[in-house]
Amino acid sequence: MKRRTFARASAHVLAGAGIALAIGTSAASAQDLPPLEKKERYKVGFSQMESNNPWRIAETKSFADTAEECGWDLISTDAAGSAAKQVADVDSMIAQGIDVLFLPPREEKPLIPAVMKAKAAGIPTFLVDRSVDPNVAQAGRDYVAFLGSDFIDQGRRVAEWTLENFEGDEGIIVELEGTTGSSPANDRRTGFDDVMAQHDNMQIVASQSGDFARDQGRQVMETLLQAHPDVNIVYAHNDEMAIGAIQALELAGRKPGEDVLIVSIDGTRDALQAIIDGKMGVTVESSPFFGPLACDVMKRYADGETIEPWVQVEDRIFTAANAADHIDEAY
Ligand code: GYE
Repeated sequence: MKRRTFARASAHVLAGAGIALAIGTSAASAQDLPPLEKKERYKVGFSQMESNNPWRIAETKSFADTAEECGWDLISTDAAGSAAKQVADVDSMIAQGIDVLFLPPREEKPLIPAVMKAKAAGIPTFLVDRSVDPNVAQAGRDYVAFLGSDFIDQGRRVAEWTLENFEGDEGIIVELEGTTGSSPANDRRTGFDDVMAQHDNMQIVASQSGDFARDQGRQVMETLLQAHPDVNIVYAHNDEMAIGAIQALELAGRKPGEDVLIVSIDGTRDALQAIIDGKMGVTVESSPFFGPLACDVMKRYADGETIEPWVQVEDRIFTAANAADHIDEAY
C-alpha cells in the first residue's frame, strides 16, 4: 500500500465555511488505510443519521452544496434516527461502489461495524461531526480521521460562562442530554459536569436524555419540572432541546431568562433569536457546515498527505453581545 508523506503543520480558515480548522503536527501511520486515487470525479457517500432538526438539514445541505465544486457524485441517505438503518445505508453505499465515505455515526458503538466494513471494502472513511468508541476503532488505522469539534471543551465553556453569569447563590441545574451513547452527549456531559463538580453552590439535580430533539427536550423538561420546581439553570446539550425546554418552562408559568437561565450548544437561528429575546443566555457554537472542510481533507488525502487523526473545528460563542450580528448567517 502506498505510503503517505507527513502533513506539514499549518492552520487556516476555510472562507465562507463558517468553520476554522487547526491542523496538528502529529499523525498516525496511514499504512493500513485504503488509499484514495486522484481523479476528476468521485462517487461520494454521505450517510446522514436523521433529518429531524435544523442542524442535520444544514449539514446535509452543506454536503449537497459542496458536491459540484468538489467533483462529487453524491449519494446521500437518511437513517431516520436508527443506528441499524445507518449501518444498512452504509452497506448499500458500499454495494454501489463509492470511492469515499463521510459518516456521522449516530452512536459511538453501533456504527463500528459500518466503519469496519467500509475499511474491508477498501473505502477510505472520514467520520464527520460525531465519533465512534476510540477503544474499538481508531483514526489513522480503521478510518482516516474525525472531522469535528471538541465536545468536552464545549461543555466546559458553557459551564464557565454559566458560573460567570448566573446571578443567584445556589444553582439548581437540570441537564438535558443528547442521544444516549453518542460522542457529543458523552463529552458535553463530561466537560460541563467536571467543571460544576468543583463548585459547591452548583448542583445538578437531574440529567436525562432528550435525544437532541426539540419535542423530547420539551417533554423531559415538563416531567423534570414536576420533580424539581426550584430549577434555576437548564443546560441542554443542543439548541433544539433548549428551545423545547423554554416551551415547557413558559407553559408552566416560568420566565426563561429571568427566573431560569438557559445555556446550550450549536448556534441555530432559533437559539440566537432566543438570546436576542432575552430567553437564553449562551450557546457555544457547533457548526454543521462540514461540506467545504470534507472536500479539503479528502483532496489532501488523495494528494498523499497523512491526515491528522482529529481535524479539529474551532467554535465561537454566542451571547447577547453578538447574537444579532450572527443571526443572518444562522440556520
Ligand atoms: O450538536 C446536534 C446534532 O453531532 C455535533 O448532533 C453534532 C450534534 C449537534 O443533532 O444538534
